[in-house]
Amino acid sequence: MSTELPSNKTIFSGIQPSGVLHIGNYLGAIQQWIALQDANDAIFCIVDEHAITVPYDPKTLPDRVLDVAATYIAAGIDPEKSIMFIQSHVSAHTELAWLLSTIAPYGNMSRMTQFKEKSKKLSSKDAISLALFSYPVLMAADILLYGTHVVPVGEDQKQHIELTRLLAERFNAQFGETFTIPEPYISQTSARIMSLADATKKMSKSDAEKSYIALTDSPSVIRKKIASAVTDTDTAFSFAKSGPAVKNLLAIYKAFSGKEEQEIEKEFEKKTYKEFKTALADTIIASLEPFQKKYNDIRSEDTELRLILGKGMHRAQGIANATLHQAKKNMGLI
Ligand code: ATP
Ligand code: LTN
Repeated sequence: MSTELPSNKTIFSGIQPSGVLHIGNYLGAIQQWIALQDANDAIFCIVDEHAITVPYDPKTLPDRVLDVAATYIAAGIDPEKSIMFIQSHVSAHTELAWLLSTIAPYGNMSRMTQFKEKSKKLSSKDAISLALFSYPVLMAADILLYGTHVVPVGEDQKQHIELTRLLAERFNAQFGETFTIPEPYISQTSARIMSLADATKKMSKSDAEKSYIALTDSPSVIRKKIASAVTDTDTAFSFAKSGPAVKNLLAIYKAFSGKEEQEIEKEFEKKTYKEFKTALADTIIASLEPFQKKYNDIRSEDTELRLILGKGMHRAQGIANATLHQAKKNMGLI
């Protein structure tokens, strides 16, 4: 895993439009994207075909997709520089996924922890789709179509990128040099923001609302959610020694305040949880304010957003179709 900021590379990442984006998505993924986009060629996708691998509402999906697109821009993605598009608009993704699935080892696929976790959440065995199982192969196709060098994601996606590397290596060995081998790029500090309700689980947009802070939550909602966030029995503010719940809140405070760990520990040394939580909520609210203003402006008028996504689609298709063509040729498909 790379630790220094990459430059002159092709960057690719994506987020599922499966609910409202939260501070975990921002700190774990989007914040890294913004830091990378200037010195690299960046491509950011809204992975709607991944979002339909679990039960979802087709009536609200279009809005969810536009919400994610608006989030990208409001958070600082520059659509003039970076490519921003919707996965289902570039059919090469599903086509390459099929080709890659022919060399995807069943054993590796069966060990994917996200599949196991998402399957557990579904009501019955019948609700577990083949698409949920093959989800990581579609993700590999997303990445490999663009000659991607670096994939900025949260810690939970590391295993999927390992699989992507394995598929690319296998393909190249079997059919000749075709794909670039990508590397994950994982934030050192906010790779895994935990749930406010249960610090043993990652913050997730498909869990109960009180477990996450949405990027669009109002100040009063943020205050309420932070006030009810679980803490540990002993009041101590230590990045090393506090329990998992407080460590998580401290990590969020650090990420949004930009302060050093020692400074934070000192700031709250003799304070109560209540005082700490008030400061934490204030910091999150102030940090999200400019984002929220921009988001509301962009989201209230779709035309511009749709134009950006249309332009992104054409740029993405150009790159993806060329790679797909080469992969098919190398596989002996005429
Ligand atoms: P879902 O609950 O629907 O699976 P999610 O909240 O996990 O969604 P994704 O769309 O799967 O979000 O992830 C988008 C990006 O955000 C990925 O790079 C992922 O690694 C990152 N991410 C998601 N949750 C967290 C978290 N709690 N902490 C840090 N990064 C996260
Ligand atoms: N699987 C990822 C979303 C995702 C992605 C990608 C991330 C789909 N395709 C390509 C990076 C690159 C997730 O669940 N967060």
